[in-house]
Amino acid sequence: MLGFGRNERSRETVNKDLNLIWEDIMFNYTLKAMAITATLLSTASVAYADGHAVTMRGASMFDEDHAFTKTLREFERLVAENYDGEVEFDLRLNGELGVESDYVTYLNQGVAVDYTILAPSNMAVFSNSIPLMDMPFLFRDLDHWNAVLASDAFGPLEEELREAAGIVIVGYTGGGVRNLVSAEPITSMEELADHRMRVMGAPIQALTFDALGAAPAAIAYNEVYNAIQTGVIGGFENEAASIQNLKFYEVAPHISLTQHTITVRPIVFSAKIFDALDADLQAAIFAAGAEAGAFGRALESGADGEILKEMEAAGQIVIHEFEGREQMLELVGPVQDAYADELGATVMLQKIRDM
Ligand code: MAV
Repeated sequence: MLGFGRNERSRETVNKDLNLIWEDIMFNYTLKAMAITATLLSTASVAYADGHAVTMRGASMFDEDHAFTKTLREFERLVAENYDGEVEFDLRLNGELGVESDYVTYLNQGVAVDYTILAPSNMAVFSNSIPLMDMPFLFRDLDHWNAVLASDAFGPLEEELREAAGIVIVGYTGGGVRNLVSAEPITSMEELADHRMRVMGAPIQALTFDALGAAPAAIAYNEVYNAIQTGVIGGFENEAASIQNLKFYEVAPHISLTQHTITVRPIVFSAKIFDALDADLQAAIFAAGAEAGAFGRALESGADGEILKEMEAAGQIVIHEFEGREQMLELVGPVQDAYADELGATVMLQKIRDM
């Protein structure tokens, strides 16, 4: 794990740190890829189209109660309903097959996991442009988020992802609001200064929180709980559904309402598997992805505030207002502009902002 440091560091130093984070991520991916080969090839996912039932394997980091799992169940139900042939699903829950950063590799290689839901930032290892979809402060509010998702604004990113990662986006869920989650209260820009926090492994995530004065580091999701418990970091940022499902409140009970991200979570398929399916099943998957995505978005965005209240009422979290959100917006604007410029996505970003 790399990346902590003072926010006054020069851009050059930050870039060096990010390169190190990047190397760290790549190294971990290589190790994981080797582990997959060793342990999963014998149980590789199955997608026969030879007259037998097609069986596809999915993965969720959560149990049946989480919006992602419910969305995947709805997706499965709709695929079966839309398809004339026989199709079966084997959805592994509770992180049995790892976390999203593992699933990305599996999908790319066409082993172990055929379909799942992923944070765009967890796909950065294959495509530096895909994390634009979930960079902090991209959306003004839920209406804006809805308008962008109803448009074709992300079309070019989808194409690039298929090309670069071998991952097909078949729908969009999400709708959770990400806030700071920490062991101690973080209620102002002063308290955020030098706050050691975990971010997802996309450079734009680290650059954003660095610009806000925090000390971000990319850490795998399944290491966050322990890292907070042992004091390696002071917290992270996440949405209500996942804080509740994985009981992060046990180690980080303070939620600061920075509301910096409304999540976009593609429902994804391994292209290697998808391309081998018959055309009717592919069509059924696209139709199911669109409908299950709408189901999941309504579910998670509708429940987000309620879940926070539930956790508060149960004495699991303390909710804090955050002073300084306006300042945050000013600080991240130039970071977003520079990122879009680097990707050649300035027009796309402007189109999204103008919606
Ligand atoms: C939440 O559990 C989800 O948004 C999930 O898609 C992310 O991968 C995760 O947070 C995370 O922060 O890595």
